[in-house]
Amino acid sequence: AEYDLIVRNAKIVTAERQTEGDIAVRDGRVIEIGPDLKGKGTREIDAGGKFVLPGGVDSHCHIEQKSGMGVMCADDFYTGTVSAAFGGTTTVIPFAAQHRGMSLRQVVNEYHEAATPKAVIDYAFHLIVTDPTPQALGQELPALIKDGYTSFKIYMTYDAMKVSDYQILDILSVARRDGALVMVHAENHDIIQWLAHHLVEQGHGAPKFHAIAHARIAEAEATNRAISLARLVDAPLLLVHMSEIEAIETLRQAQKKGLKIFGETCPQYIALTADDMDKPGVEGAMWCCSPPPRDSAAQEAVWAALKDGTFQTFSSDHAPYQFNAGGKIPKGDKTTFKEMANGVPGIEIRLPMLFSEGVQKGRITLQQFVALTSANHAKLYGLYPRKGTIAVGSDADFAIWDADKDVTVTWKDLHDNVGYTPYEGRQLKGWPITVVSRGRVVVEDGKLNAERGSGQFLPCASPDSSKPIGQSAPELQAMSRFGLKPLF
Ligand code: DUC
Ligand code: ZN
Ligand code: ZN
Ligand code: ZN
Repeated sequence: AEYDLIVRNAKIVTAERQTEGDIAVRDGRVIEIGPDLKGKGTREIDAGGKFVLPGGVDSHCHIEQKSGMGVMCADDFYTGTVSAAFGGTTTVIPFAAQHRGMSLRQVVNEYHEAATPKAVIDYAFHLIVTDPTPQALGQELPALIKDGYTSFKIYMTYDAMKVSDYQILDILSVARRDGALVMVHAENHDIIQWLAHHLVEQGHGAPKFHAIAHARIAEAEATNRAISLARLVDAPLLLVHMSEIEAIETLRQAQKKGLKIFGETCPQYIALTADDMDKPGVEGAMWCCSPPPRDSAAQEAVWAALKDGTFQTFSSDHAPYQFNAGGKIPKGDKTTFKEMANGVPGIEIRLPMLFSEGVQKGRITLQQFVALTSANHAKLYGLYPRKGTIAVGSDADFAIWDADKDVTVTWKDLHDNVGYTPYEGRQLKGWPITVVSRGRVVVEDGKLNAERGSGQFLPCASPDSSKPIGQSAPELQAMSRFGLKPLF
């Protein structure tokens, strides 16, 4: 046969267009697309007129990572990537997380050791930078960017992770000069700490108070501050896991000014509210993530920003912690919201949730769905067009969708190692039933067909998203006119 695989009779959807025809694959890549392709495939699949969409790219998920508080994720690179694949995702970009005192190079080596023998789909890494020492800024980051780690996440909150505004400027300057994109967790640390202290002191430690401590204005303020820091030095910036009306409006206004500020949201901000944390005892911890889910008005603002292009990416922020002392509730039923592991699982339901709630309900188009779940992730992080599209020359990463399949979400049917899902009992319509990764049919008839360690590492190119717009603050421009050494 001329081809390894031909998928026939497909409605092929990319972020740009929808066509009908066949997709021919050889050596892991798409070789030809067209109506009634002549050649033969070793394997032929009739899509029967169903949608075939690019495999999802999940650019925000935590896999085999230790949290700032030292809690290990429940998913390793096997269960995490298997779960992703069953949800139609064929590329993940988890984090290689530095903890203070660690060399970034050492961190990256450790994550490779973990991923190489286990991942079943392809993966890249973002770095989490918590310790921007002169060595990290001057040597390690520039070298790592060259090696394909072209995005970093930084935190404005959490004692063990947060970087100061001064350090943010240092990190943005390196990213700007060497071509990396900075992602920021924007919440005001002191607002959260102050509210949390008083809540817990007065006996209000239950999970529902997490949403009070993480006040909306903490996200709004930090979002505005992060954008201001990025403007000062003319560095692009991406705000992760956005949940809140005022912060979203601040993002939208920054984009209207022509700034390169990008935004991401996640399933929990369209599908959960703070009320979900209001459960007896510590049970509400299963719905606890940061920023917290808000209310229906915030959900509407998130939908509006998905629809009008204010958000570029819809990521899972999969942060898998089991509901036990090794995970969510380190002190059992005595655990206060301050001690709970932060985050919800969602790597498998990410695409089906947005498909069902977004496409099926007419809130976004199918093209927007592909952009938000796949193409934009690949573009923003330097993996396009290898990933994020169905095109000649691209990796053969796609999924055949049964748009009419009714699914009741239940953890028993998911493939993560968490033990529950915050979406138990939800009714969704549409699911990816056949998933192809580099030409390999990795999911079919509800079964996995992929070897441990068959996923490949993807070095990321320096993305266009990281290029400055050429407009730093006037004071910064003046400094160079005074003959000062350029700051970057
Ligand atoms: N930030 C994340 O990105 N994920 C989980 C929790 C958090 O604070
Ligand atoms: Zn975060
Ligand atoms: Zn007090
Ligand atoms: Zn996260």
